[in-house]
Order: sequence, then structure tokens, then C-alpha cells
Amino acid sequence: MAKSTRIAHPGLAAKRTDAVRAAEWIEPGMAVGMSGFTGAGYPKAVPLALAQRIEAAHARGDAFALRVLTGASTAPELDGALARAGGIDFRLPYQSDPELRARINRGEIEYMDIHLGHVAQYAWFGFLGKIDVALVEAAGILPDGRLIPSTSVGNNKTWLDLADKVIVEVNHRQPIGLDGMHDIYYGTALPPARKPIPLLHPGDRIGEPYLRVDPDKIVAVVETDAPDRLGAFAPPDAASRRIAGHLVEFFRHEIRAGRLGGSLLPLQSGVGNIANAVLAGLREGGFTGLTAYTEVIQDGMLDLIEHGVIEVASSTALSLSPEAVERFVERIDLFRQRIVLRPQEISNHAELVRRLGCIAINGMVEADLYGNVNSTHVAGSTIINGIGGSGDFARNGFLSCFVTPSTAKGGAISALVPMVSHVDHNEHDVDVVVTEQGLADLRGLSPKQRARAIIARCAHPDYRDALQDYFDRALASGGGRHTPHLLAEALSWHQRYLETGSMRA
Ligand code: 0RQ
Repeated sequence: MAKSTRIAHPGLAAKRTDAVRAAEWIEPGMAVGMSGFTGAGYPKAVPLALAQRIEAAHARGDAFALRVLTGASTAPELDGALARAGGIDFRLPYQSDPELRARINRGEIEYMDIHLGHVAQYAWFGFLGKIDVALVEAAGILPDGRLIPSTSVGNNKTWLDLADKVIVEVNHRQPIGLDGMHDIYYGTALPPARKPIPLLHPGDRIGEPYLRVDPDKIVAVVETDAPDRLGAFAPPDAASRRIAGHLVEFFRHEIRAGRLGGSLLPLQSGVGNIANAVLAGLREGGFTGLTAYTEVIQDGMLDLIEHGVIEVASSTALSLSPEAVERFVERIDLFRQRIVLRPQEISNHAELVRRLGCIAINGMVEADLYGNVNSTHVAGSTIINGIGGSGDFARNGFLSCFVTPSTAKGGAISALVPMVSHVDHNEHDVDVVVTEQGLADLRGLSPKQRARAIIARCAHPDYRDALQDYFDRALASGGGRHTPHLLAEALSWHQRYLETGSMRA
């Protein structure tokens, strides 16, 4: 296919230019809304040219930094390059780039961690200020100027609607078979004009396949030919297989108890190696007729879709290893029947997650005795990635499960602690905690009952006695108060880790 056939709007074909020229539209201090969600569908060329433009400005002694807003995490070509150039002074939402993370944790970049389902409405409410430029990857441009979305939708609809100017990267590497996989809903409004969102099943299509954009706002179109840059997932290890096994057993138990049907309820699965492995475990669990209402489709879920275990999956992004991308492209006609990609304000919408009754399965950093969960920080202060969409699903779903190995850093850290060093999901939003040791079902339990379940079922044997000792002393000291704590000691495990590199006493 000749490159230009993907740009069917004559006026926009005339706006084709190179990445360096396109980057010149972006000025110091601007807010740029970019595409990209979990390493998929991010612009590949203009951010690199922009990083060079920023470095040149800095070399001349001129200040040049941007507010960078995305869907979620991107890739080294975007977050990495702009962070390294010192070109980001504010970033939201979810990120996972090592260079960006390091600069956030050195205090060089202000980072706002926000529920992924809230970003669009935050922008529409005006809480993020003016959006100057939208920089969005597309798989193609239609004769009327609408965009065929790429491998993620993220916040693109919002950036395209709100920005003064738009730069489109048309990526020839993205399969044109993506055309028809997306469902862009244009019925959202601001309070008090909001109406119910008419989605009753994960596979429902309630919008249109394309992103609308005013062609007059498009100032540059850049053609690229590059893959989404995603690494391979770690093969499931013994711990993650055991975590998956506990969850499968729990789901069977819930079916027997009549609380779940044989095809469960729509699954949401978070990012990371453990979440990926849990999905592989579900395949072995023998379930059929499943659905997913989630925000990211990783390899594990693609397998379930390909083998018909999951009949239909709704998401806002694909996040696939290079090997899985090949399978996806080969069988794209099948996947287009079974996958719907939506804006993240819809994939993560509280109303829909609650109505559908999602089963949320997310990774975590640590949980405390009472079921508060930290998904984001090491020792209270150092951010890893961000809350992502975990809160959208944990807070609103039918069942909120958090999974982690019981220890981290070769056993130096216990993932179960007296008090979490940072709270992302509070005790009221956490139903089930799972480690390779076992599963604690916290539903219907008081704080003290939860503590006993977590210590007995989830803690690693190396830390179980110390947790029990803490709980017993906290209980005794307060005469049985509702949520027993020894406040001066509650965070000492984290302090010990900071001072000695280990939580062990
Ligand atoms: O770091 O590789 O440097 O050793 O955290 O840990 O065990 O590989 O687990 O890949 O599943 O990620 C919570 C980070 C888990 C992820 C988190 C360190 C550990 C390692 C990764 P190293 P694992 P995973 C929807 C849902 C928030 C967002 C979310 C996450 C690294 O699941 O970002 O859920 N979740 N979104 O060593 C110190 C502990 C630790 C620890 C793990 N207790 N203390 N370090 N680590 N536990 C998707 C989106 O929102 C887009």
C-alpha cells in the first residue's frame, strides 16, 4: 500500500510534514494531550523531535518544559525521551518509564496520579487548564477527516475535542484491520446534563468506530512506520501460578455458593506480570463463556480470547508482547469480532463497572492487616507507577481482588505489613487479598477478623509470627479497640527497610 492511501482526506494529505517541522508547533509551557496507553498507540516520531528541540533550547539557555497529559504509560520514545531532555514539568496520569519515574522521585517533575477513568472529566471540568495541542497516533484518516484509532483509545477523544491544535501521526505499521474494532461514544456530558450510558453488555457498541476531529484544527500530519515498543512478559513463575490457583478455587467456591454463575462476571485484570499469569491460570481453570470489561488486554487475556474462553472483551488498549502482536495481526478478523476498544472514560466508568458487576483483579505493592492496599509507593515516598485504573474497578466492581507474592526483593520485604506506608485502596474497597500462601476473603468481616484472616492465610511464614505479635500487642494495649494499632510502631517495618534494606527484625 502506498503510504498516502492511509490519508484519504485531500486537505490533510496536503498537511503532511516531517516530525521536526511538526514539533515546531509545540511551544514552551504548553499543555500537550498525547495518545498512548500501556505502551500502545503512542506517537512515535514527534516526541523524539520535540525532545531534540527542547535540548537545543536548553543549550541556548532557554527554558522549555511542557505539561504532558496522556492516557496512561507510553514508551521510551515519548516519556523517556522527553523526561531525559528535561522537557516535562508536569505529567499525568499513569506512567511506568524508568527515566520519568527517576525524575519524578528526584522532585524534578510534578506528577499527578489520578484514577484513569477520571482524567477526561477532569479535563472537561477545566481542572487541568487549557489543552494547547493534541498529539495523537492514528491508523489512518478517512475522506471526511475522521481518524481510524490505533492500538489504544485512551483520552484521545478528549484531547482532540479540547485542544486548540492537533498533530496526527499516521502509523503504517499499525494493522489497517484495526478499522472497526473501536467504539467511540460521544454521548457524555457534564453535570447536571448527564444521562445514563446505554451499555448493558461488555460487547455492546454504543458509539461509532472513528474519532471525530475538526480538520481545520489539524496543523500537521506525520507518517510513521514503527511498532508499539513492548517487552515480553515474564513466564508465569511458581508463585504466580499458585496465586492463580487460589483465585480459580475461590471462583469455583463462589459458583457453588450461588454468588457467581458458571461464566463468572466481566473480568478486569490489571497490569504486570502477576496479573498476566493469573489470566493464564484461568485458562487452565476450565471456565467458559467468560467476558472481560477491562482497560488493558495483555498476552494472557489475548490467549483466552483467541481460544474462546473469553467470548468478548472490552478495553481501551492492547498491551501485547511482540510475539502476541504477530498472532493478533494474523487473526485480526477474529479479534475484531471479539474485542471492542473504547475511550478510557467509558472502559473505566464507575456507572458501567458497577452495573456490569466487574470482577477486579489487580496487582499491589502491599496490604496491611486491615485490608488497606498500597499499589504505588515503596516505603511511603517513592512512586513506582501509579494507581492506574485499579481504583475505578476496585471501588465500583462486584468483587475487588488484590494479588501479590507475599514477599518482595528476595524476601527482604513482606507484602503484608502492620500499616501500609501509602493508601490507594482503603479497607472499604478491598474484598479479597491473595498471595501464593493463600487467599483471605475479607467480605463481611470486621477489622479484627480481617487481620486474623490476612495473617493466617496470606503472610509469608518468615513474617507471620511478627505480624501476629504486633496484632496481639496492639489488641492488648487498647483493650480491644475497633482497629488495634501501636501507632509509634505501625510504620517501623518500612523505616527498618529504609535503614537496613530489610524488614526483618
Ligand atoms: O520491582 O522489578 O525492581 O524488583 O515492584 O513487582 O512483583 O513484578 O509485580 O509486575 O505485577 O507489578 C503493583 C507495581 C505490581 C503493578 C505493581 C516491586 C518489585 C518489582 C513489580 P523490581 P512484580 P507486577 C490496571 C491496573 C498499579 C496500577 C494498577 C502496578 C516491581 O501491579 O503498577 O493496578 N499496579 N493498574 O520488586 C517494594 C513491595 C513490593 C515492591 C513489589 N512490597 N515493596 N517493592 N515491588 N512489591 C492497568 C492500568 O492501570 C493501566
